[in-house]
Amino acid sequence: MFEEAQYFAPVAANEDGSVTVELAKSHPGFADPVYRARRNAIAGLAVGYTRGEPIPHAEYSDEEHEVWTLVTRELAVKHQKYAIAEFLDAAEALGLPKDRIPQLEEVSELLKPLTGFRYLPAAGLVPLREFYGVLADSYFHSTQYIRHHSVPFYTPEPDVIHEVIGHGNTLASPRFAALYRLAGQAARRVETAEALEFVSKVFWFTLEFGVMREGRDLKAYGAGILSSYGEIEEFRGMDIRPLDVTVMGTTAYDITKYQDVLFEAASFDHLEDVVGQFWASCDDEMIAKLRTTA
Ligand code: TIH
Ligand code: FE2
Repeated sequence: MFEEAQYFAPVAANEDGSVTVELAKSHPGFADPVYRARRNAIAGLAVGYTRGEPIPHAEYSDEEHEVWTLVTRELAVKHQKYAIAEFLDAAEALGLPKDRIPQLEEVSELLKPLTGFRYLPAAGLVPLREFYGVLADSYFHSTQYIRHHSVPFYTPEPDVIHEVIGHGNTLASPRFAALYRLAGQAARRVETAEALEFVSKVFWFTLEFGVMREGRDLKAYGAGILSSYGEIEEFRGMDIRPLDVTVMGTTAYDITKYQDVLFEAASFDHLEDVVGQFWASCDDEMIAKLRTTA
């Protein structure tokens, strides 16, 4: 996403082949040399990667595994309360480890018999066209670092918790996997930057931050809500709007805060009918028209 793209910490290549991740002053890990060294080492794993190779193994510290364990424990309770049934069933089928960070290669193996989705390692920002495009081929780009231990309940930076607990569990559902692939096909079909941004915003307000009616309750299915045990407590109080592709594709958002505008699908069928159909059929011309009616 454009805004998400801007948020990614820049990764600089050094002459000796190592890489340096430039954390902002406001980042909770900015003044923590141990964390910064971890971020550099982990980003380095993805930099030399070529597709087809096994994903480089990230050796995590005890402290990093503890962050995973804590967040997994907090989220398990909240998912039971706030996640849609499709997500809970998929998470059960995937069976992620609870007390250690899994390797991306390992999560790919778990996904293989369920939906065939596989991870690709990302050091930082992946260009939009590439990030979304490869979804069509059942690939998902993922960071490997974990959020700083001082702020476990939320991070504006996509980390391995978000990528695996948020996206991995949804990618274990054949229905969700089909929607991700359609988003990828749409990203490849459109040509203009405006149309690609529109497609990516629809993704943001659905697969990242979507909410859905389940009986009398409002539940979450977006990976960004489902990976934050801070944000997941707040979504029901936000400005909840009806699912509308034109509005989603043209609404601005701020990645650094809890999302205060959310779009509600009436059911999974409704999400597939409105958003799946849109991604399956959109092109530059259609999106240009929608943008003028917004
Ligand atoms: N805010 C999410 C979390 O704390 O898990 C991570 C992100 C979702 C979308 C962009 S960043
Ligand atoms: Fe995400």
